[in-house]
Amino acid sequence: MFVDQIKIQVKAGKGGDGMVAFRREKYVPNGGPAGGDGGHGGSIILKVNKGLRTLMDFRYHRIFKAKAGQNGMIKGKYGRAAENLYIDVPEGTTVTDADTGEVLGDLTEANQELIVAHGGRGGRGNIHFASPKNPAPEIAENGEPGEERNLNLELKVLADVGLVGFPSVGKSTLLSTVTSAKPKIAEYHFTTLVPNLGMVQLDDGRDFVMADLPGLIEGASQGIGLGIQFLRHVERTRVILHLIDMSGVEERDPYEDFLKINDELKKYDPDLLKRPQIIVGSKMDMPDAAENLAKFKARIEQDYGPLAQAPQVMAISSITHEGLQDLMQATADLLDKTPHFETKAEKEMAANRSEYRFDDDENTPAFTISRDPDATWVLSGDKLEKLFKMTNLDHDESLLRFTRQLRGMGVDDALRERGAKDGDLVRIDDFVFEFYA
Ligand SMILES: Nc1nc2c(ncn2[C@@H]2O[C@H](COP(=O)(O)OP(=O)(O)OP(=O)(O)O)[C@@H](O)[C@H]2O)c(=O)[nH]1
Ligand SMILES: [Mg+2]
Repeated sequence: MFVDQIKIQVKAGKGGDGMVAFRREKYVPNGGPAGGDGGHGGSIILKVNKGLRTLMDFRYHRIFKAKAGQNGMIKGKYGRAAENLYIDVPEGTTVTDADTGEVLGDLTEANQELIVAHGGRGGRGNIHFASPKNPAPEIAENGEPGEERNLNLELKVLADVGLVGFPSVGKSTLLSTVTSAKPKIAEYHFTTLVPNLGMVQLDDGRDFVMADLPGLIEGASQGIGLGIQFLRHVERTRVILHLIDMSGVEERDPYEDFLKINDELKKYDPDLLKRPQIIVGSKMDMPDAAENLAKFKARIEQDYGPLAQAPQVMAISSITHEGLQDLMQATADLLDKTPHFETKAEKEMAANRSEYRFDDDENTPAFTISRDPDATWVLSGDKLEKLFKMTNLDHDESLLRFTRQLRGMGVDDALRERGAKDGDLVRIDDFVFEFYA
């Protein structure tokens, strides 16, 4: 089964902890701070690998963790930065944050990279905290936690040309005739469950990628049949070949088919109808086909007016190969003058300019205050918790620095405003201390 949508979890590496250490030199009783900084944690980066065609590899491997940076060392030595973790994805992968729905990026070019989780900064060692007033500080930071995210990866087939139409109109048969692709072909509806790709090569040297898409029926844009799943694939094609069965064997009216399919395309995204379309009458080898085609063309002329504005109608038989050469030439001509279209994801990205931001300073409150049932004050919030995780609790002085930072953020004032008194218990995560302001 073709996997084209998958959820993965990524966790970047924590920064290495900064160190508290002092120089020890003969005859120098207090040699000054010498604790080095921690190294940077590894980031997680998605990278396009042209050799991949599906998201299949992710089926059994969905959790990715980058390594932590090395801790700082004595004699002022820095910890080593951890290596970034690269995850290969196929070309055409769209990445969204599974929790917020935000589109993080569209990976469409060879070797393109997207950082999806930043590694934590290394904590500073006590070298950095020395001052004339405090020449021997017992202060060091722990490394910053690595970013964690749940991601949705979605792969849309990258084809220049999409074959669209009701089930069994001969889409897969056409693909198998003009390319070396070997899609499944059968009389029953919905034979094709996932798109197949093939390369069309013309004698004049031009080529393009064609996809047969699963059959579409009325209501597809609301999820009937293979629904939305199928329509997603149409998005990236630049030219649509709209196949219509002219044999009349299924006793549907070809013109009604034409209107219904276009209506579904429009309901999914009105812009899909702006995409150049060639109407392709199929199965022209069948007895009633010529007559049905003539009727169809008459309806088109009636609705669209004289020739110039009307969509192009061509006719083929994949069995006798009638019209195939002409159709492929016309398709290549149309591609030559058709630009790249923006997908829904790209439009969304342009709309909210959702460049991936690491520190969301403006939007996240620095902290929030709540109370446990036993009346303990609880401080939470991403920013505050990060600061806490970066505090080295083994040294009183580091802890003192943390309390100063809290005061600076306005935590003391906010607590007092809410009614906290000296001696009340305050909790951050599982660390409890007494409130003295
Ligand atoms: N006579 C005739 N039969 C054809 C032609 N093209 C396809 N068929 C037959 O039509 C049936 C359906 O063909 P497919 O190519 O599987 O149709 P499809 O549009 O891919 O169908 P789904 O994948 O179910 O949407 C098969 O039995 C084919 O042999 C043609 O040009 N002439
Ligand atoms: Mg098919």
